[in-house]
Amino acid sequence: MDFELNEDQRAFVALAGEFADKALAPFAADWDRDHHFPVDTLQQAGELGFCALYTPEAAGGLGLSRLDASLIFERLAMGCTSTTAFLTIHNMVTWMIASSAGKDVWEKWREGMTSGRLLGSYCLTEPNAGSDAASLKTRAIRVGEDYELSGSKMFISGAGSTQVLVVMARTGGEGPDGISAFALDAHSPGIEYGRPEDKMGWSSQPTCSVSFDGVRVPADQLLGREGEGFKLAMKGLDGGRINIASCSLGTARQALNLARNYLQERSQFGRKLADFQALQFSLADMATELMAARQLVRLAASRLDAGHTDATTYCAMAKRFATDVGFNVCDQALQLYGGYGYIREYPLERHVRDTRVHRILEGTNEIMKLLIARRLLAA
Ligand code: FAD
Ligand code: 2MC
Repeated sequence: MDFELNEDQRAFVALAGEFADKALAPFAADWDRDHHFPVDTLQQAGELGFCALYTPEAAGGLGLSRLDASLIFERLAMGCTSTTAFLTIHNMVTWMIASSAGKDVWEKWREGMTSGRLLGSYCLTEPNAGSDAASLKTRAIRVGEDYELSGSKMFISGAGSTQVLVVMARTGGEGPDGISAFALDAHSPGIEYGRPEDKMGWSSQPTCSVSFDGVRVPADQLLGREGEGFKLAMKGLDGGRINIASCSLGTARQALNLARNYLQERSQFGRKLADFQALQFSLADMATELMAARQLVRLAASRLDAGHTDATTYCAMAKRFATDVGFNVCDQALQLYGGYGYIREYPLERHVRDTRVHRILEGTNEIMKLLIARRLLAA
């Protein structure tokens, strides 16, 4: 497949590059250190359309393809991995509501979510339902014109600082078919947030547990129909997995650039580090693996755009491969920096911490292998 960027894509990527270099990169280390969630910056990203990249134009988004969005997220992540990763989750949530809510419900949030004034969280994981998401226990019971929502969610990105939640809850029996999805106001009575988790990385965004105690949700805020929530959640994650993979690509590209420059500047044993062939080979492997990962992510994004029957499998392959490669490239770049790589004054240790979690969330890489193997064995 030909992945030469067309003129529009080059323009989007240039815009994302300018934003990453001016609005993200100079502040990323401070946000990481201070655990600061830069909502103003997210809103600036919204002014450029980055909060609703693949939400259809008719629904107020930019209507770009998943491939276009991947190119943009990759470039943004070169500026700040954690903030871009949150932006990808907001994009997923915005797309889910825009594509599955009734017109009146979407209208309520449309301007706010597409502009980034209102931010969204995706609530699937529970304390006892992580990889086995279909075993979730949060319940929604129909009471007159409302549903009443009770239960708890775990590890919710942005929670406590976002205004809109998409919550997967059980309206029927056990298993995936008993699950429905709802969009709700994040500050509805009966919702409580835990204290932000003390994380290894992704420090420019909060991650919290959320509890629901008899939360009233108007029935028209059901997304799709009862029982369709699990499929909607998984459809959202097909794109989400490409997006997270793209964040790994961008971060690794940044780490590779830094390592290449460093080898040309630093001398030991009377020679530039770049003169040692072992280190040249290390750079060569990093660049080769990163290129392979990028091609797989772009292939998966194109398959998703085309509605290919195996798009989910391609997304799983891309997520597994690019997040493993991305982390390894960052770790190798840190190694090439020697002791300086381990010091917070330089960004390599942050890149390692931030990309580590990409192998866990939006479906662990073991779950990605499960998905790929299931497809192979069903063939
Ligand atoms: P488990 O499911 O308990 O897995 C533990 C280990 O067992 C893993 O290595 C896993 O791969 C392995 N394992 C489990 N089942 C199998 C199997 N069948 N075969 C082989 N290996 C298996 N969730 C949300 O819903 N929304 C969010 O916004 C969100 N943000 C997050 C942000 C952060 C920083 C983190 C850390 C997590 C976030 N999550 C979010 C949750 C994340 O998706 C889960 O942590 C992840 O899906 C794994 O679930 P778990 O932690 O319960 O691990
Ligand atoms: N698109 C559309 N439908 C899908 C789908 C997809 N991508 N994936 C599954 N489905 C359908 C599937 O076809 C089936 O429908 P039917 O019964 O009509 O055939 C139904 O959904 C149930 O699917 P499975 O039978 O595959 O369900 P199972 O429970 O066996 O496994 C599994 C699903 C393990 C793949 C899923 O639970 C999973 O992805 N787990 C990982 C959880 C996860 O990714 N969490 C991420 C949380 S978000 C996050 O971390 C953030 C940072 C935002």
